[in-house]
Amino acid sequence: MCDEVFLLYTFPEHLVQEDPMGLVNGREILEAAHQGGYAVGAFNISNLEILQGVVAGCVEAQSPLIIAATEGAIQYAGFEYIVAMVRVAAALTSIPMALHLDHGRDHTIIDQCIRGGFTSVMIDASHLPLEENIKETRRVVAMAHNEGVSVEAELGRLQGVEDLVSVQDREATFTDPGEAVRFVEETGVDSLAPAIGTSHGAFKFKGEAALDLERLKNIKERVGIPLVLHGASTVPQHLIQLVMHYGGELKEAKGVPPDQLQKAITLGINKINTDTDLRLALTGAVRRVLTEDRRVFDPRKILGPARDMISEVVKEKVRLFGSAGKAQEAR
Ligand code: TD3
Ligand code: ZN
Repeated sequence: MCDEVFLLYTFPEHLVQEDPMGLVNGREILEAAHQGGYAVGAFNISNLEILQGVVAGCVEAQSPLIIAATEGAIQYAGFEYIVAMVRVAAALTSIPMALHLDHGRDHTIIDQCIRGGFTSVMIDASHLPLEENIKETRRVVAMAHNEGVSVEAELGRLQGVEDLVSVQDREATFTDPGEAVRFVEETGVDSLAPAIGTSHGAFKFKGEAALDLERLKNIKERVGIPLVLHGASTVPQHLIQLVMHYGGELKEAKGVPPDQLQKAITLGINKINTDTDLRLALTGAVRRVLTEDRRVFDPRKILGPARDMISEVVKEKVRLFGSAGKAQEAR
């Protein structure tokens, strides 16, 4: 016999909305954010519970939403599962929602996403020399636009904390505003991810956590299109404490300070990528149940609280990003 709490997950009834809209093009969501001076969260998902947590948080906050899946997440969950799950989420809600390929590098996967239900793709050729990055990006833009799919590209390089040898070496990887203008003109991308000092993961800064906001301002003024911030997790202390309290090891973890994110939004960031903070929320919640109830072995009791924790984290984030309450006007 199962207990009734997790017997059947129906999308919480108070969140089911009339007039659902299905998936929308990424450009529509980002243009509204660009015009409105706010940022939309792009939240990475790789399983059902993470998706449900993210969607519930955004519906409660009435925020537009970009669901992001990396090539790794697609390989993990399966392409068809990702597309089907996200389509169901969009069909049950009336917030504008896009499905976006994050850090696309593999041509086969990019093609599959463009033709198979994604409404936005990122081509990440930022590791290549400028000319080749332009060439690669142009090719993807032509294909994607033909199918009504929007395109994000990256220029400059995101660094890990271990890679920063000196300030000069670090800044050499940042996006050059002149190159950004040329890149946007020659590729026709819908949005651009510049490198301004963030990096992926939970260990972003060794010393002071500072973004190159001057550079960001300069780039935005010159390119005039929606900009994207990668590596934007704030690594909240309460999540680090939760994970460590229940036996995790995350000393030295440091994210982007929330006030820096807010400044970056006023200077033109319109999409904020978050993966690490969701991973931390899930890990903290799972560690807590497993520690507090040593007899638990029902996956629903283990992952249910993680889903709830993710939805709380997402709600708090979209308020910080300024996208809470924008769901209807972004339609
Ligand atoms: O593109 N992404 C998500 C995937 C990177 C692997 O975690 C980000 O820019 C998110 O960065 P963060 O700060 O959440 O690690
Ligand atoms: Zn990224």
